[in-house]
Amino acid sequence: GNISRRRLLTGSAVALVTAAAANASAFARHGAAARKPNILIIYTDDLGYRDLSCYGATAVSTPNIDRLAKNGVRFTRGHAPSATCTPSRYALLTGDYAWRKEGAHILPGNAPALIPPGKPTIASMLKGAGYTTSVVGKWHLGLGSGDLDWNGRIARGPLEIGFDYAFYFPGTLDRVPTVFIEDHKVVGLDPDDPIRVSYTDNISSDPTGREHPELLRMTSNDGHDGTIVNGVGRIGYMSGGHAARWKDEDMADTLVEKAGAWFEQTGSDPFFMYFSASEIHVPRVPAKRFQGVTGMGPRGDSIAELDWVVGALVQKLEELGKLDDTLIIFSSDNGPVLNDGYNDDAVQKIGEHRPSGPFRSGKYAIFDGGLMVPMIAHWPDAMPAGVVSPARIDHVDLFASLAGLVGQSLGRDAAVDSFDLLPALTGHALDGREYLIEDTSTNIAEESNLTRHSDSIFAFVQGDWKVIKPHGQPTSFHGNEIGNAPAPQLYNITNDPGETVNLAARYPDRTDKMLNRLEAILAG
Ligand code: NG6
Ligand code: CA
Repeated sequence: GNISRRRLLTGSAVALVTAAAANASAFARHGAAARKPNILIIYTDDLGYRDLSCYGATAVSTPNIDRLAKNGVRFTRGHAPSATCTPSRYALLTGDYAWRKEGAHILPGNAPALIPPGKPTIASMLKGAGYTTSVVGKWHLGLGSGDLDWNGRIARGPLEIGFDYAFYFPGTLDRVPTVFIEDHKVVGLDPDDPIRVSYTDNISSDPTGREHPELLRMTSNDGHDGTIVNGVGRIGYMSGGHAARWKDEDMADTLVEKAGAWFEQTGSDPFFMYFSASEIHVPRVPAKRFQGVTGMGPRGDSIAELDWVVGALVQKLEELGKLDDTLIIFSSDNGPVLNDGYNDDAVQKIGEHRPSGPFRSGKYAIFDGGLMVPMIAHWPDAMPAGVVSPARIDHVDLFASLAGLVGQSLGRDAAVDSFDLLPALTGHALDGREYLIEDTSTNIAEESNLTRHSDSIFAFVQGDWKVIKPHGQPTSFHGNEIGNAPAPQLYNITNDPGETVNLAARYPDRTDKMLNRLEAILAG
């Protein structure tokens, strides 16, 4: 069950939040809070800490994203709530950690809606503050109430939880159905060619990657060998909907165009958009003009495409005269991965590039490579420029921080894990969370037949220290090291950001104390 946020605040956390509140009111005195800026969250997919030039990448250049950092705040301790997509997005939108929610793990493309109507989201909260709201891009939070008919009215979905407008794809780029949905309908669907979807049986007469590898533009591994769409084997099977299927190469242009058209329509109302970028998740098939622009193959080229997407969104806002009063928050749902199911040269062409920067492992891992992500905030009218902030901030904090910004109070059961870190988010303070819970998401355990919800892998971070709760199997997920171990792990993440030396045996008291605090919060 949900618990009151106040119960989570003990000791110095109370002091911290009180200090943050004091700063927030100082901030409000500058008049920013009264203005209700436009808010644009650009949430990228699987982008690593060092995948941007402003975070130290040299093998790829990201001038448009770098400009946001230069004119805003770049966080060096921005945290994704989980190490995979669905749980991070659940936490971002609801302000509750995903481990509180049964089933909040990587969803198949035909899963029912995870966030029930009535559950407060950032979108519904901002709508309550007078915002017009939208989502464009990846959804991956489930649709319908079970047994969804893709040919009819698609609900429950984003419109039932606070979004006024939605243009999105249901799951991941590598999962069927590979179609766009606008509000409640599949876009471009021919009623004579209805869509059916299955994740268990091949219900389609279209060729699959398994049977017809010769039809693939890139070969795949690990089950990405279901129905072939646009030369790419997908997870799952899909029949029909041929006219509605996307072309991967057109994804960036389509999403930018839809977002831009919506920005235009918003008129003088403040808007909130959750722009959920397709880059740089697999299958990596960037637009032709980005193919080969880096030496890193499709993964690097997708970063270049992402940078173009960000630049195009910014340019559109500038043209509309809206950029200066738009709070842009840029980040990534989880850390990087090279081989995620397709043989696209990501491993072969990585060279000296280190997508996780100094951190260990990446996507799927409880190590910081899975969870520490690039994070940038930009708002010319009310934020300082060129700040590099060490504030520890988690995407789960955006809910309470944005509520603080627009002056909405949170219900007792809303956003229970979210701290109002508005001063840190806007670069007016450099301190963030006192502690942090990390979690890999439950699906790792589930896909490994450890089905209990409590089987997620947890870590607790406080000050210089991070403890990883012991957990037996598995130690890797499809070849990616995930950080599981049967004994506690304690790292000094300030001295040892790569989490290489386990100090648990040396500091048993600290280890126990931190594990106990984690357990208390998990039980709360
Ligand atoms: C995994 C997929 C991976 C990717 C991921 C979701 C396998 C073996 N791997 O289950 O390819 O789709 O789910 O990524 O099926 S995420 O960024 O949306 O969480
Ligand atoms: Ca992801």
